[in-house]
Amino acid sequence: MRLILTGDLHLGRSSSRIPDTVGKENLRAGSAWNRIVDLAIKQDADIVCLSGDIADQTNKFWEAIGPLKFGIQRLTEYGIRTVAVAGNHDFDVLPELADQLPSDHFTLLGREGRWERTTIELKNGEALNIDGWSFPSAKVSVSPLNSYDLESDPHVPTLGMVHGDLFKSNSPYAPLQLNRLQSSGPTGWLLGHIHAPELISGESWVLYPGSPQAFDPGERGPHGPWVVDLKNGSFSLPVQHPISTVRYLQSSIDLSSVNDRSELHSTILQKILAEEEDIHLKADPFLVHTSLRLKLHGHTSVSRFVNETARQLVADLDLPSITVDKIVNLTLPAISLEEYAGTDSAAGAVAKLLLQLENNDISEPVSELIRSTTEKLSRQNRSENYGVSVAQEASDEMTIEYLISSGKALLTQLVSQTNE
Ligand SMILES: [Mn+2]
Repeated sequence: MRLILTGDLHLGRSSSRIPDTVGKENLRAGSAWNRIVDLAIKQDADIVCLSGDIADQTNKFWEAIGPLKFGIQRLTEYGIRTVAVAGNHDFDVLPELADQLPSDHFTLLGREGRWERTTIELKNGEALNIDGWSFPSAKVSVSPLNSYDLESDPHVPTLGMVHGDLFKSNSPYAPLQLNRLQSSGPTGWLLGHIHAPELISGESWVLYPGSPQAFDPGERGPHGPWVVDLKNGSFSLPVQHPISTVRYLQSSIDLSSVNDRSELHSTILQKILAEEEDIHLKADPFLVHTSLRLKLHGHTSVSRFVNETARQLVADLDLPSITVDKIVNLTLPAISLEEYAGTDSAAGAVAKLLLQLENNDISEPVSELIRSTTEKLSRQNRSENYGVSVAQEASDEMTIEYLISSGKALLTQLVSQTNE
């Protein structure tokens, strides 16, 4: 028995921060869904499993429903069943879709937040239980595992399907606990919600398949559905098949050994060209565009020229299949932070702050600074994303990165003023 595992399609969404020269159709989640259907047919799959957030949100319902229905019908023609659970984005849309389709073509498990099992048996006798739970509302702050009471089956292997958050214990989006997943009946768990793919393997595996089309620079690396086989009652390890037309990358450059502006320019350019070549060598068949985010770091005498050089380079760069989305300047002048931190000056205060942030040795006032900055960044994100139902909340990690880069920019300026 062969299964295709995917989720977080967000039909209605498109990849962001990609230049207009790349055709819009290429960037749509709906196109990715068509490629998933093609893959399932080509791989001779028996079941396509969708782990929630298939539709982006209610107001995208009509945009999502057409391609989704059409894809499910194509799968049905090849004898492939689709089994899904609903996520926080499509808790209301998915049941509506399920009502419009025959249940042996499209099965929605776990309506109203009640665990439900379906058993699939192939002509060759191979059988599989799928236990699933769907979001009953947009937010659920208790673990769905609290109510998981389906009996474990000693004869038939079980796949668990649930949309939820494995990484934040107080998440309002169905918090999940890894040890509880791994010690319950299913020998494989297909999760949804987190867009970065992650396979956690142990005696049983737990998989975040990730969004099959990468949507923003936070969703780095290859994206696509996973294929898993069930043979003689046990699962193989799922294998990812990249189908995203876009790849977001992050790369860092140490500029410590750079001594002048032309060397600075060529070092950054070489890195971009090397990344482009690397991507081409990997020969991902569906890849159309790569978006690169560069982090520059190191102590260098040209640190005060980095922003200007980077800005010019990004503006002038004209490569067909790669763009630089952003350059994050984390360089510092060729000074010792420890020495500066010992001085009673503005630069000294910034150096002290940077040392605390970088060494994760955080005092009470700095921890208060992180808290209030996180709040401000979240507020800013919300106002920038007012059209989107769930704005991205800033995390402490993002805040610390923001404070470090702002602190370094300030220190670079203070040091260059003192030296002039
Ligand atoms: Mn979600």
